[in-house]
Amino acid sequence: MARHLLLTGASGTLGRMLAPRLVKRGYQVRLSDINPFPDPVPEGATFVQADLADEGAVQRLVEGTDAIVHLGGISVEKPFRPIIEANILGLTHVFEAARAEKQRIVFASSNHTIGFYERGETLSTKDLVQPDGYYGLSKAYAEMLGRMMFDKHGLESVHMRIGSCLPKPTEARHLSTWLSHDDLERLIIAAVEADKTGHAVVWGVSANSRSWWKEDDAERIGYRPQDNAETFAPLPEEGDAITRRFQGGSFTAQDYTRDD
Ligand code: NAI
Ligand code: 15L
Repeated sequence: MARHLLLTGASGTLGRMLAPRLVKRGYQVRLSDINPFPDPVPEGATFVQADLADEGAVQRLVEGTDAIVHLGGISVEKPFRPIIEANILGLTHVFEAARAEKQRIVFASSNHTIGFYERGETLSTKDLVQPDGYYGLSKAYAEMLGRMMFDKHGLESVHMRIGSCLPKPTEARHLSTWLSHDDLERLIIAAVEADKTGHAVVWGVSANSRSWWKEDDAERIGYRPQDNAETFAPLPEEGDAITRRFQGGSFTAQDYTRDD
């Protein structure tokens, strides 16, 4: 069982929510982010400020932990330069450091790897990616980097293709994409504790009746979601026609220039 976890992106929305939960689960936690941790650091945790683009700093971060929960990086659509710094270069530093230290990575991938599938299409994680921007493309890179690292070096990684991780769903799309905070915690614990994961891709989604996402490696790693967005139905539709057409929602409509 892993005892000492590195949590990157700790100062972000999900990191701040997860830090006390992981401590409560009995883990020793090393929190890290480029920005200061805005809350009191929970007892049983430490905080190290570091930029993922700094290779040496990432190597030092990973030394002495047992597994890495990697949430750090750009979490929305942006021009390709900042995405490259954090989500390609920084991510590769994390994987290389994990390889050197033989640590499993639990990675926050995203539904924006497949954002350009139409709503209503049911997907397996084996379907081809259809990223809806540079952000989604960077997450697809991470999934492929994980595949290569496992095939070539035996390094294990679990890629959580998170939908919309929120306290509760607020719009119609979330009835399909919602991941509750409790289910994210369950998913991370399953991914950290599974005996073996190999390279796994799991939909980061609750047990939503209207989910578009079915086949994946959830059962293999022991992830069993318990919440269902349907409890909150009905919810209002949001955004323009493009937003409403594709699974990636508003990310697909950003800078969309096709006219057919
Ligand atoms: P967030 O933007 O609140 O947190 C990301 C954190 O990463 C921030 O605290 C930021 O300072 C840090 N960061 C950015 N660049 C960095 C760098 N170069 N070095 C070190 N730290 C850096 O995002 P949120 O919502 O907490 O998401 C966490 C992860 O989960 C992200 O990777 C995001 O892409 C992924 N995700 C989140 C979803 C959600 O519904 N919140 C859905 C799908 C994926
Ligand atoms: C993501 O990947 C984002 O990080 C998050 O902010 C949400 O927009 C989410 O996807 C979503 O698609 O709802």
